[in-house]
Amino acid sequence: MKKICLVIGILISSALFAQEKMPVTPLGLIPLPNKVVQSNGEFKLTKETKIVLMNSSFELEVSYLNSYLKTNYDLELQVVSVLPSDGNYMIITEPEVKVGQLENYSLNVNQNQILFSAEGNAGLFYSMQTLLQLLPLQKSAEVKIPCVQIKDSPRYAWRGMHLDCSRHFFTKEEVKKYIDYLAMYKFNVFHWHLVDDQGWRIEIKKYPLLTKIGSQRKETIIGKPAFNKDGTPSKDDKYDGIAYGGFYTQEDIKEVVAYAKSKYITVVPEIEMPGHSLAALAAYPNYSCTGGPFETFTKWGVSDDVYCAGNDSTFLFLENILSEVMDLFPGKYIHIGGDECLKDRWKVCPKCQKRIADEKLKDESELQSYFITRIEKYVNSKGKQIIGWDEILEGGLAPNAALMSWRGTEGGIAAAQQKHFVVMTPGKPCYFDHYQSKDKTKEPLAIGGFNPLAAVYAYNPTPQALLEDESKYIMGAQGNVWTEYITDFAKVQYMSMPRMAALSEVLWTLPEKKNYKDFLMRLKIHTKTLDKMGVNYSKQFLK
Ligand code: TNX
Repeated sequence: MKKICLVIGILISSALFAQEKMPVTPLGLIPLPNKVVQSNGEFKLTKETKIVLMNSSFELEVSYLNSYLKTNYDLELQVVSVLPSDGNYMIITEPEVKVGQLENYSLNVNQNQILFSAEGNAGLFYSMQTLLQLLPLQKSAEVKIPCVQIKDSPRYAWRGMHLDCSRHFFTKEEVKKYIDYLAMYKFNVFHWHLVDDQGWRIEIKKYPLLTKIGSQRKETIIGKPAFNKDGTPSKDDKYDGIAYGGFYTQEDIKEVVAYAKSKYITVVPEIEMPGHSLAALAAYPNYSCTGGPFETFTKWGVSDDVYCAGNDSTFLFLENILSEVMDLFPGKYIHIGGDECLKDRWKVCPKCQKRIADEKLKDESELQSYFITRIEKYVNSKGKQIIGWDEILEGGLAPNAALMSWRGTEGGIAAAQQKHFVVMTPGKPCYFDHYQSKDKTKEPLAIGGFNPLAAVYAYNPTPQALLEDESKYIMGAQGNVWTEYITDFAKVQYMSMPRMAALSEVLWTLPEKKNYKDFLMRLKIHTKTLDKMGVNYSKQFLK
């Protein structure tokens, strides 16, 4: 008898084991949710499937899902407010216990229902992004979704991607496409680099010449600038002789900001100062140290001419610009640049030197700090915060500034230790204008450096050097796409994809859940979606 029981026991448990081990469809989810339990079976989405919505504050997300299903599967689901007595359905619910985590969500797919649960609209939006990654690529009358239970929340609060629209201009439609990619990977910040030496790209009503003159350059250097042995620019540089320009009207900006908002993405505009400002000075040379005249930069690199820090009218000019900018961008942060400001002009400018003396500043580094702090006061007076590149540490950090650490991680560490908020974006591995292969001859021209997908994936934005209570100042990280050598949107796609996907997982998924091999397996599935979307992603990782 004992023996029979034992045999039956073994048979039952091996049957159960076999069931558990039944292969489930591998999922191409990116970023990997923090808890995923797959089971067998699938939910069949048909035109009879209903969406049950009991809370009207989620209407927007439901219509987003419905319009996606309509476009891709020609399905328009009926939205009801009570549970249907028959047929399958999707239901939008809220968690019983609210903890104020508005980006968290859970998504449970079983054979009869799909249950979305989120406290906030952003969380619900993310649950839908996850669902979209579970949908089949082919259109059919019955859309099968694999059964799975997901419980998810992001690791970091700042999940950013940047795009330089100054060196090369991208249309608002292209910018919106870029925002779509961000939304797909659950990024929540779009850092819009709108101003640099080579082009001013945002309409400012009070200063029309900024776009009339500053958005145009008469030509562009071909390839990389060359230098003589003594570091002076070479005369051998070649130019294309083709006028280049473009800008966003305030209406365009509003449209892009609203579009991003509908996808829970905050747009952080960057208005560079005191350096990287030659395009603005070409339009308004009075705000420089020498008075000009200037031309919008036609080559890459940094211009010697910067805003004059000794001239009070420079500050009024910038405050008037920022006032219009702050009206257009509802987010908390305004990026004021602050990077790579050459000090040569300030050193010989009587007004700048007088300012140094009057304000009892030690040197030009402290003058830069004075500049940023004065701008900060204005921005703070309008209820907003500034964020700047790590050079704003030099000469002393403005009291409330947040910092973007790009020249390695030291700046970020120092700022966090001083209790300032930080976004980590060190060149390696966060600069997506660097090469994706060691063999540069097989790659399109890039700025330099080697920054492969694996390095991006392996990144941990919280530096080990920080103590626990300092680490909380690390808001997250960001990928930067500088476009000196990125002349069109297809190349933006090539440089940012799939590195953006890898970074999304760095920012969303807990380190102990991450695994590069598993990521590559999911990425291979996911590339079919990119193919369908027509994204020109780099295939280096397949080699
Ligand atoms: C440095 S990152 C810059 C940019 C360039 C970039 C090229 C930063 C704050 N400044 O102006 O486009 O390198 O990689």
